[in-house]
Amino acid sequence: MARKNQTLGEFIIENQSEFKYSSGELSRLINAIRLAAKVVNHQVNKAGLVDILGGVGDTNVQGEDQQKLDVIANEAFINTLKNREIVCGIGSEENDDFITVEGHNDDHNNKYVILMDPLDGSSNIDVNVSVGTIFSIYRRITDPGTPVTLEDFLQPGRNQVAAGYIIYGTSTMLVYTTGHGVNGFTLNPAIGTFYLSHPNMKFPEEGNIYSVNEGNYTHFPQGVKNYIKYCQEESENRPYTSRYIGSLVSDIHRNMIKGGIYMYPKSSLNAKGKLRLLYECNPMAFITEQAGGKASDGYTSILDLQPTELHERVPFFCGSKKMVEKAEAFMAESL
Ligand code: AHM
Ligand code: MG
Repeated sequence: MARKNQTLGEFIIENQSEFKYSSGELSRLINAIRLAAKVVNHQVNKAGLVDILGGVGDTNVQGEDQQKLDVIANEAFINTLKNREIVCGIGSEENDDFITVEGHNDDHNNKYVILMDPLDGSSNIDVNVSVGTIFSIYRRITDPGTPVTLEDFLQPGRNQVAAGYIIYGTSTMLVYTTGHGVNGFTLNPAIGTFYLSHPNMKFPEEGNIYSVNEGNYTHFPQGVKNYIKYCQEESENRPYTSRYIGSLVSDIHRNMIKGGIYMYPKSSLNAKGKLRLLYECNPMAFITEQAGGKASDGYTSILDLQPTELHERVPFFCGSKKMVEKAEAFMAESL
């Protein structure tokens, strides 16, 4: 049972039995993510001090080269996960190929693969705007005892056993699901503890916010253009409000709380959109469905798509159920 003010550590232990396979490994994995999140949070909070502490290409006082924050975040997550020997493989936006984790005695017996975007929306860092980490977890499908394969990563989003995001915002939050609803935990930075602050998060069924990069309007398919015009019309509860941070985690987090739709359609500039299916769209779609919302590529549920490549892109429509259905209706009309 979720109780407000419960710490994330307590919550993980008390809800362990909800996991389909409750060997404790998934709990340890969430714990590892919690730890890496705190490391990255600390680094993100220091980002504004870059002129004082040194920037990319500079050398710090220990004689080490300063790295970009997305590289630091990637290393923080990879090292934390590798050291704990819970996953057999890691796929990251920052790495062309997946990483094989041999595990204890090199026996390849760890059960889970994780896919992640360690620091999404990183162009926002220089201007002090919220960024996020996104993660997606599957059980491997090939036999344990053998090295992980690409097949283990290319599973439809429906197979996810857990997914979540960390938002480094005005406060830092970790929001995740293991398929039993969505819960959000806020970090108390003074003591480094996440507390349950948003139990059982739900997308309002209908909302009045639309989030899309309208600078690309002329390049969008006709159905998307028509839906955007619909959002702007004076009728019933419209025009809707336009809000676009350009940071996927932040835009969806806000829309989940307030009600809204996020769109990154394909365009004549990006034939498959921009966002990555495996570590951006699938985890956000799993969270969204668990929160009563809907996520699609305009026609098909994101979670039903069969991935073919580690870094493949897909158009993305995600948010309040009725809004996504309306957008889909506009897309279908102009096929
Ligand atoms: P990134 O993985 O390179 O950070 O790109 C993903 C980000 C999303 O967070 C955001 O929604 C989108 O790109 C913004 O793209 P654009 O600037 O084209 O609107
Ligand atoms: Mg990204």
